[in-house]
Amino acid sequence: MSTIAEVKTLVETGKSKKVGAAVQGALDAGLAAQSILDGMIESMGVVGEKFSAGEIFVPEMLIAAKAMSKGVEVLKPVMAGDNATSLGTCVMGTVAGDLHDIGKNLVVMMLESSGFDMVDLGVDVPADKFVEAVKENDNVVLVACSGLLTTTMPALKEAVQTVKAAYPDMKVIVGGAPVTPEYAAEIGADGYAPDAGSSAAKAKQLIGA
Ligand code: B1M
Repeated sequence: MSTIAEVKTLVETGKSKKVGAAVQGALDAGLAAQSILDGMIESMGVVGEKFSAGEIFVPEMLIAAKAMSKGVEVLKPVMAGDNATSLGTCVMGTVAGDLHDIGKNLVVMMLESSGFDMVDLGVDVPADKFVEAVKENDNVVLVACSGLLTTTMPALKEAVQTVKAAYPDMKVIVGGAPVTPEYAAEIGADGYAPDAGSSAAKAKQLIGA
């Protein structure tokens, strides 16, 4: 049996070998998967604050991220839906120059569980790769781009505009911590979502599902 506080401490201190068991313990104790996830997201906020304050450095951020990913692995089957019908394919990636993938992975998980067939291009994805992926995969109905740094917001713009130039009717959704609905509209995206949970509803709305 574990508590969310224990899970959070393990994520914050980067104890990746112990997080999975603690998350399972929290689930076994009857805690909701979404609450455990929210706790881990909060922990990454704490890690970010410590980084900003110069108390920790990039390696500590990285091991905290690894720990969170281990926790998410345990939550994934619990949070995944069982959609029998496909809504079509969604191509998703974190834009060029950006290596952050936890938020993107959560969005992939939520879109998958709401019925999209996901093509995950990973991180540091150049604009052209999104276009290639639309060309190479069947029935692509949506392109989803994450930008998690203020410095990669221009890359987000390039990704949206490159996709729109090649496929004017393709729906594109964007998100990530520095992105606002206003910025999304300014760069020509069709939709924006502030978090993984709302990304699924927005994505479905965009394709008219
Ligand atoms: Co970096 N990093 N990082 N980092 N990192 C941040 C983002 C930062 C805020 C930390 C800080 O200074 N307080 C800061 C950015 C500041 C800014 O942009 N102005 C920062 C920095 C500066 C950097 C480096 C430049 C540090 C350096 O090298 N000096 C460097 C850049 C590397 C690069 O990308 N080129 C860097 C590196 C890294 C690591 C590689 C070490 C690691 C990432 C590992 C990984 O992802 N596998 C890392 C981490 C872990 C963080 C923090 C601590 C945590 C990020 C995270 O996973 N958050 C972060 C601090 C913070 O977030 N407060 C920080 C949890 C995640 C669930 O949230 O990613 O926002 P998020 O995703 C959310 C929403 O944004 C939304 O839904 C998600 C879930 O609800 N969302 C979407 C995301 N994509 C979406 C798409 C949608 C819709 C919603 O539609 C398509």
